[in-house]
Formats: sequence, C-alpha cells, structure tokens
Amino acid sequence: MKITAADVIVTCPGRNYVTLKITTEDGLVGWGDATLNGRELAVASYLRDHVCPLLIGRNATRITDTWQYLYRGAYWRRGPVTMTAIAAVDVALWDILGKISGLPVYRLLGGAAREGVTVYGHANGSTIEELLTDVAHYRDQGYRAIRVQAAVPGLDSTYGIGGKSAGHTYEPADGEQPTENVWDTAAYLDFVPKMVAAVRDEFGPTVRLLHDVHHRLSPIEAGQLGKSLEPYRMFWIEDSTPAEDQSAFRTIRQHTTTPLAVGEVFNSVYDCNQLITERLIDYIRTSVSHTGGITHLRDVFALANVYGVRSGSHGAGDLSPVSFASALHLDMAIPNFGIQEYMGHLDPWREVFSVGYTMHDGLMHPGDAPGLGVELDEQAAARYPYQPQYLPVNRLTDGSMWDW
Ligand code: EZ4
Ligand code: CO
Repeated sequence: MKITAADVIVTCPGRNYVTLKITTEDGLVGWGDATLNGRELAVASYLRDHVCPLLIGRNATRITDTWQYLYRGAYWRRGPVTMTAIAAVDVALWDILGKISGLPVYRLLGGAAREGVTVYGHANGSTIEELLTDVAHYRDQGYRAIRVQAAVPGLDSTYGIGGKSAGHTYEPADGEQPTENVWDTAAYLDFVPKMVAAVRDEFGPTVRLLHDVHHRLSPIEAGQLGKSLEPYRMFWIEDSTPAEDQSAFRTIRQHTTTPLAVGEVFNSVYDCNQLITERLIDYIRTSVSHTGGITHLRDVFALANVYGVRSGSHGAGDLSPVSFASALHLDMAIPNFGIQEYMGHLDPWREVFSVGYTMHDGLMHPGDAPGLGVELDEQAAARYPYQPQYLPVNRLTDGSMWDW
C-alpha cells in the first residue's frame, strides 16, 4: 500500500504541537507526533523540506525499511530534531499498519503483557501544605504513583510548580527573550527531604512517590540527595544530574540506594547504552516521539530488559496525545514496563485531538480501536495557529548560566 501524501500540521490548542499526517493510496491516514518543545519549527521544516518528499510512493507497511532509510540515508545521525522527525514517520506508519490489520498497535507489538499501564501524576504546591492537598487530590482519583514538587523557600520560581503548565513554556511578546529563573542548590538540598518526609508522614508507606530534580545537581550532590531520601523509599529520583554525562551516574550509584531515572532528553540508544549495560540506572525515561519512534524505543527497552532496567517514559504535556497514545501501546506490550508519566494536556486540546485511551483505578489503557486510536481534526487545528514559545532558562544566584 503506497504512501500518497505526507503533511505537517502545526497547531496550538493550549500549547504547540507538530503532527505528521501520512495518507495512503487507499485513503488510510496515520498520525505521528513531531513536537520538540521550544524548537517546534525545526522539526516541521526537517519533515516538510527533507522527509515528506521521500515518503511519497513508498510502501507504507515497510516500517523497518523506512526507519533505516531515514536514519542511515540522512548520513547525519541522531540528535533531537532528526530523531523526532523519524519518530513521527515511524509512529504514523504503525498507526496505518494497525488500521490495515484492524488491530490496536499494542497487539501488533506482541499483545497485552499487563491489564493496564500504571501512570504517575504531577502533584505540586507553592507550599508543603498546598502540595499535600494536591497529593490527596491525585490519590482520591485513584493514582497509584505521584510525583511531588514544591516551591523551594527563598527562590522566586521552582521547576514543576505553577499548575498544569504542561511543559512550563513561556510565550514571549515580540522580540522578548525567554524567562530567566534563579537556582540555589543549597536551598534545594535543604528543602527536598523535608518536603518528602511531610508527604510520607501524611500518606503512609505504600504510595509510590517520585521527584524530578531536572538536571541541576553535581554527581556528588545527587548522591547526597539520594542518601537523604532513603528513609522515605522513593520510587525514583529523576534527572538528578545533566543527562548526557553517563559516567556521572557511577558516582551517584556509589552513594545511594534511592532508585535513579533519567532519559527524557535522550534520542537514541547510544545516549544510554552505558547507563543500561553498567546498570547505573533503574528506569530509562526515553519517549517514543523523541527517540526515533516505536521501532527504536522498542530496541532501547529490549536492551534495558537484558540488564534489569525498566521503562519509565516521559509523558509531559508537550508530548502530544498522539505521542502519549503511542507510549501506552508500547507500555502494554513490553516485558520490562516500569511506569508511565501522565501529565495530561491543556484545554482546548480535545477540540483538535480525539483519543481512545482511558484511565481506571490508576491504570491507563490505549483502547482497542485499530492503530493508535487517536485522530486529529484539521479544521479545528487551523483555528489555533502556532505561537512562539520558549522553555525558561536558569542561572545561579551569581548570574552563571545553569541547567533549567
Ligand atoms: O520539563 O517536557 O518529567 N517531566 C519533565 C517535563 C519537561 C518538559 C520539557 O519540554 O521534566 O516537564
Ligand atoms: Co522530567
């Protein structure tokens, strides 16, 4: 079945999403997420200018060959722009294969290895009291796992606080630069154990608690943080140091038994092969849409499975509902699923995307519609044009640039 059209749709129903639409000669349509937060138009151009023309006339069912063609054939390999673009093509082709075969994608991937996908929600607060209220809110909705973040006293802003900002983007006025945050490691390391202790105290020993450091510590500081959190038995601490420095995790590992997760900024197995084969982490957080699609992420998770590392895919609101559905399908099918982040999306996203995934008792299911179970309404998308958006940047109190 030949591909007859490949189109890129950029829309902003609450936040920017880049979506690839692949159409076959039989009129089947497959969707792929190509959103790269804050750098959206680079991927849109990579697809429109360099990839879409190559897809016309190709057999839509030769998914592996097309993946290899786009990866090897570009000569220039890896990187978030390239791998997000390839992911969009890959996911759209899996969607089409499901629609051709009449099966949901998870069944094409080997079928359900579990009844549903355990997700974690994002609780936060500008004070510990507010955080406790938000954790109760997630618990009452049936969530089995909850990420906890609260504003660090003394800092004007803290990552993860501020409601459902779905990726914490900032819409600049004309010519305005990204918003700047200030970071203080000492204030943070003092505060986090108190925050987690308060949550444990209130909610008891069994709720799974997670926390995202967002790349801000040195390896030895991350070791200190992990050690200070050991009494509260975290499910994980995430991104405790800048992710690209794989051997840094040896230092963290030597100093703490708190489980470690990393990988939302990775785009290839070569970003995490040392982390996995040396068993330096417990959870690998690579996502379908930033890591070359279902085809490549399946390889990453297969390697992780050999070394006892489990999945914990990124699922922030800046990954579109197409991306989130594709994650759920893969989560259902792999043996070493760990957990799935679920942040949800900002209104009015449902005007543009219709989804088949559901949540019950803390577990999500991708649904049994053929393919991914997600459709995009192009007329609705056109009502929400692209808005320039940036992620914030971070500085130390002396003005030095830091990791946000
Ligand atoms: O800051 O997806 O775990 N989730 C996260 C996210 C990231 C955004 C960046 O685009 O770290 O909130
Ligand atoms: Co994160």
